[in-house]
Amino acid sequence: IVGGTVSTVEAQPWIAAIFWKSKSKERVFRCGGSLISSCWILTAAHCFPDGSQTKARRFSVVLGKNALNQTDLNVEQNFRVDKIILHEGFDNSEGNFNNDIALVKLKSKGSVCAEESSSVKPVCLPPLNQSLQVGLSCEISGYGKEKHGLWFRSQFLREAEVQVLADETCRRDDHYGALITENMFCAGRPDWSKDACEGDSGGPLVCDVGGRLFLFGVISWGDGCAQENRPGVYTKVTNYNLWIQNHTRLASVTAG
Ligand code: 4AZ
Repeated sequence: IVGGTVSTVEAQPWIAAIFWKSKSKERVFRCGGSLISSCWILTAAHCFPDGSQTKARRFSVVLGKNALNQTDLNVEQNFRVDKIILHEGFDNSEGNFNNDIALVKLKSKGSVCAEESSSVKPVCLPPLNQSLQVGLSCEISGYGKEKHGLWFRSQFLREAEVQVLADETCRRDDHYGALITENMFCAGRPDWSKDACEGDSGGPLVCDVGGRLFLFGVISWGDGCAQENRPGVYTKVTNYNLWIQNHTRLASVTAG
């Protein structure tokens, strides 16, 4: 997160840290994610490049994590991954991560996976077809870089406020042009001072509608970070209500 402030898991209790285990058993941070129910994390499909969807055992998820390189056993909850479901339409052939959405199922310890606490709580999905108002202020959070070009990530969870851009603006030639599909929206600051950055992808963009916070976006991509005319690009979660429902509700009783 560029231009943000240090946050806490109490303020972002749905934040998930997704780790990948290297061949030498080293746990490497891969992506952010959002807890949407006791056993399911919503994240970005591009977090799982070629073939890694079949290797759920190589991934783990930590909830309640304030700092990447510190462990607080009193608040953190660790999970193995049961399965990873990438969106069938995920496509980066145009270099724009279309349908950049994935579900990660946590391995349960009994009947539940995540146990609710002040630092671990699922976020609500927005109602079907709930439109995002242009100019609406939303919050992004993650463990990603504080500046484009740095070689290290943020040590602490950070958050920042960004505003929803009009699709027409983001599709202008001096922005991203035709790279922006109907499955994406852009958000940024009028002065380009705050943005998501490398390491934040998969994580949440939440907006307050009628006094409640909803997960409207999955941090997906952007040209650099906090650059003029290069807002952050987010997966439009409201396009995927049925996909999420089908894969989280039915997936356990059908094949796969
Ligand atoms: C990334 O590489 C990334 N400025 C995520 C978000 C943005 C840029 C890069 C948006 O994960």
